[in-house]
Amino acid sequence: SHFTKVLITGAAGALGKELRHSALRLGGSVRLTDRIASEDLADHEEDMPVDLADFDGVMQVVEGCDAIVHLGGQSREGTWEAVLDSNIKGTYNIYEAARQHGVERIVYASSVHATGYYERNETIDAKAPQRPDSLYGVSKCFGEDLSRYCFDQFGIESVCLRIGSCFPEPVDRRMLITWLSYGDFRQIVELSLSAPRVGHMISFATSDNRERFWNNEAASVLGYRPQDSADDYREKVFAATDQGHPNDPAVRFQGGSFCAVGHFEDE
Ligand code: NAI
Ligand code: 15L
Repeated sequence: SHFTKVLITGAAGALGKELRHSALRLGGSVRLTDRIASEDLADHEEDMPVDLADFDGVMQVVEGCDAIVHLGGQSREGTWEAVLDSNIKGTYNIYEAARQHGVERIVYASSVHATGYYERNETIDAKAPQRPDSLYGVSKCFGEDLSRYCFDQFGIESVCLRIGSCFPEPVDRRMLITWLSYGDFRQIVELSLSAPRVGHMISFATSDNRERFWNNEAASVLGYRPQDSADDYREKVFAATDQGHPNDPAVRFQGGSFCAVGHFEDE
């Protein structure tokens, strides 16, 4: 990409670690941040741990970066406090620091859980109204809306990637639809930074799986061509798992088990 210093938040997490392999294709150098320190730093990497809820700390971490890949935060349903601090305040802090420091573009890790309450037999596109399935999903909708506001008002570009299930391999039947391989994840993030102009974009992000919930024009605009497919794991997953009951919310809705749980009671 044409960016010179790219900040990766959530760098010590599962996807952050994977994205570090792309560092040299993202920008000249990368700055890592997480509340946990990252290990085995390469010459082109620096690490500045911070809690995303700490605005002054986030301001320091963002200074000097011209693009951000924002992966950090609560990555599944959690308590309201965790979602509020890490995702709502954390994502606000990233965008506000980006505005004050003149960051040009942000790739935001949104989620399928922003639209998890669409039924599995529906096919939607990225313009369908949000339909979150959890407080976690609500926080991803907040990030998508905040990023749109920051583009319309301040011109900060964002690609919101509604990541499906990004794991080493699909392990249940829903993931035969939602799976995103690590390689395809790296490709779509790299393209989100190297595209000359993205404006404000929302794109689903999955591999080349035969079954799909989504029409996904935005990904083709980026030039994304997934190299992997959950179909290679179909027989293995079918042999290891049950179909489930069609009226079970985990089977009925795109968000899967998040739709069967409900949010956590206060502790
Ligand atoms: P992860 O839980 O492995 O990594 C998240 C990282 O964020 C962790 O290293 C954690 O320490 C850090 N973090 C959490 N709260 C923080 C805070 N307040 N301050 C600083 N750091 C904080 O999650 P994963 O799988 O790597 O996901 C990365 C992003 O992608 C998350 O935003 C997640 O919501 C999103 N995503 C992931 C999917 C997946 O299948 N892996 C699917 C859809 C979205
Ligand atoms: C997500 O948003 C989570 O980050 C991940 O852990 C999975 O639960 C994924 O969605 C999924 O729905 O498979």
